[in-house]
Amino acid sequence: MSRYEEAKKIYAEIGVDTDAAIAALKVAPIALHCWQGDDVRGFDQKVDALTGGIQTTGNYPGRARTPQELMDDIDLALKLCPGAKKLNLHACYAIFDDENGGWVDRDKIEPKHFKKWVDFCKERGLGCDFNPTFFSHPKCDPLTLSSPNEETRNFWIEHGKACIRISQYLAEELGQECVMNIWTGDGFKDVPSDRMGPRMRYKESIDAILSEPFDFSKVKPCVESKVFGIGVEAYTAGSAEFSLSYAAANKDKCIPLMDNGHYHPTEVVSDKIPALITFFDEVALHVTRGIRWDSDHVVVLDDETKEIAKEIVRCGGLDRRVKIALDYFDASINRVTAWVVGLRNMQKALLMALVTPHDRLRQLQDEGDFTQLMVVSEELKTLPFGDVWNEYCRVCGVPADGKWFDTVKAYENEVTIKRG
Ligand code: RNT
Ligand code: ZN
Repeated sequence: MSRYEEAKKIYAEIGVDTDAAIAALKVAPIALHCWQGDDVRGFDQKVDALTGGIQTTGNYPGRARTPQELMDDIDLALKLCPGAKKLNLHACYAIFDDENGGWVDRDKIEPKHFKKWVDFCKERGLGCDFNPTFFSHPKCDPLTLSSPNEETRNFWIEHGKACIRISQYLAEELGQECVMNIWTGDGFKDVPSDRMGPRMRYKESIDAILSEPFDFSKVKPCVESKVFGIGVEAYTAGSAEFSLSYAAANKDKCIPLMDNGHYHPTEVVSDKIPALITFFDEVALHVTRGIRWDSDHVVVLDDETKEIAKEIVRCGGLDRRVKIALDYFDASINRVTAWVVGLRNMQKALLMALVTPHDRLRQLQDEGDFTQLMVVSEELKTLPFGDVWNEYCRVCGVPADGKWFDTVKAYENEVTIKRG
């Protein structure tokens, strides 16, 4: 008997069908964020200083400098990860060339600037999510949608509307919904004297963006909250209460997005998923790993990642009720490896959740048998999960653990290390 067949028997004894788990996970897409590949620089600005309260640290050689390099790197990452994937683009990754008329500013970008990405996705059968880029741009004053300056605000509103049109285009071309996430780094370093004004303006600006026509069954605008960022320690316009209330008040055109790096360190997104699912048909996630702050470290297979995956599965989130995207950027290690480790870990966490006997555990909880619940929960941790994971990789036609890193290393030696 193969190791997988043995593992399958062991899981069957506790009422878990590992074949069904593998089949369910295979078709549930996770969005891979293009911005890990070039340290969130994009292609549309000359100066590449990252603003908006986020930070990449490290200068590992080989970041992608052109659309082609980024596509090549993403391609390798995708090949080494099991399961269904989507691409996740930011507006600053628009591709300008002579054929499409050259550079335009962010308020003027059009679907044609993403045609090459659409071709990339089509060739690989991928859907694509999208994000307006409200940072790293001279028009950040430094506020954007909440700026007191009307001209600034209008510029960014026009950018948001352009992104709605691009999202609609991506959804139509690729035949999959496009999650369009609105996040700004708007906020203050020190205690503000007006907290309400920026939020009122932020609200009106999002209203204006979402007044652009779109089909809500295809385009899923989200609002992402954040507690603080570098340089905006005292106040953010898009706080948790603001963003969640916005989504709740605009359920016909907007959904909430939670990034697990964006809360006070003892708050957990895993617990927030069922809270939101109680009230929302759909929610979106940015899965990341914060160490002490929103540091956007690569996703590892830690307790919270596993707990988030469990809640996604238990809430029936795998069939798109919960939209899963990765969001981290580590510039201190090989960037393709960063993608692969994070994406494989998210897949692992979901597969673990799928081979957990939730009905049995729920029953123990409902019966108040917390003693046995603890025993069963603890013993689940040492079941032969690795064999199920390797079978999942095999079924998906990607390398098992221990068998992919050499490929990235060879690509590094042949390709990325030679980049200036
Ligand atoms: C920043 C937010 C936001 C960005 C991306 C690049 O704290 O998490 O989602 O990371 O849009
Ligand atoms: Zn995020």
